[in-house]
Amino acid sequence: MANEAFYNEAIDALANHDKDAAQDVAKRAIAAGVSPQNIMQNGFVVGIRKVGDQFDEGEVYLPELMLAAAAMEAAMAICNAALPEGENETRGVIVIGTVEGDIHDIGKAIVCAYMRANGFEVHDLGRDVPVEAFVDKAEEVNADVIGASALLTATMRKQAEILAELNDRGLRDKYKFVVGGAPCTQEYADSIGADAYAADASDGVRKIEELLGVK
Ligand code: B12
Repeated sequence: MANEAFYNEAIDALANHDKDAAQDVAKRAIAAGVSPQNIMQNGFVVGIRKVGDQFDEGEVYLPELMLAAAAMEAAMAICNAALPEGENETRGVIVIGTVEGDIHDIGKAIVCAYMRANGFEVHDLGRDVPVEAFVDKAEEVNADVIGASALLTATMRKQAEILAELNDRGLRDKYKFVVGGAPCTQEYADSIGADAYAADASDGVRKIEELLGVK
């Protein structure tokens, strides 16, 4: 079966909000030699965005969006488990979370999996994470990078608040601060003074490698 056929099945599984079908195609694609990154990026990510667009247009409602998200999460767990192990020696320590007031964590989970697969030590704080918790955790684990995800325009300001918290504690120069999430842009990242913006998980790995000088 060609990769395209698996991608289309993955897109359809999410369009139909069908968790069993999503898990099934994830397993079959990986068994057939499709990389977990490819089935995720070209299949499930496309599918969840499509459902998001339908939600926008009023063609589907929140319950369907939630079912599609649950199907996506189940498929993602299978893909993440199939990612190659990172190197034993860590290339950097990253603290990451979804900002307070925001419960979107599918994209963040993908970023965590990519970072781990690329040899980074990742401390995932989860979602709806208070500003101080990002900085507290970074101090506790002696992090190199703090990453903050925001999917709502209403919660993006929390990313700026994390920077303000770092400044208040005199810690701004100690950490690289990276932002991501659908409403974020490079322009926005520059405007709040973040060190980098990443459009997706592989861009995130590349930007963090650049920031830390680990190629
Ligand atoms: C799935 C989804 C949900 C699921 C979330 C499930 C979960 N566990 O995450 C559920 C159903 C729970 C949900 C709820 C809500 N949602 Co919603 N949701 C989405 C949807 C369809 C997809 C998001 C997603 O998972 N995308 C797929 C991932 C892979 O992409 P991503 O998140 O962008 O992440 C990638 C990059 O951005 C980047 N990245 C992300 N974070 C980071 C962080 C770092 C550090 C780095 C380096 C990179 C990075 O890498 C990721 C991987 O490639 C979007 C639509 C959209 N187009 O984004 C709406 C969307 C984000 N939701 C929206 C809304 C309004 C809501 C609700 C308020 C709905 C409601 N009326 O209750 C609630 C919010 C509740 C809350 N307080 O958070 C709006 C936001 C509008 C806005 N601009 O503010 C959107 C845009 C839909 C819409 N058009 O209306 N939602």
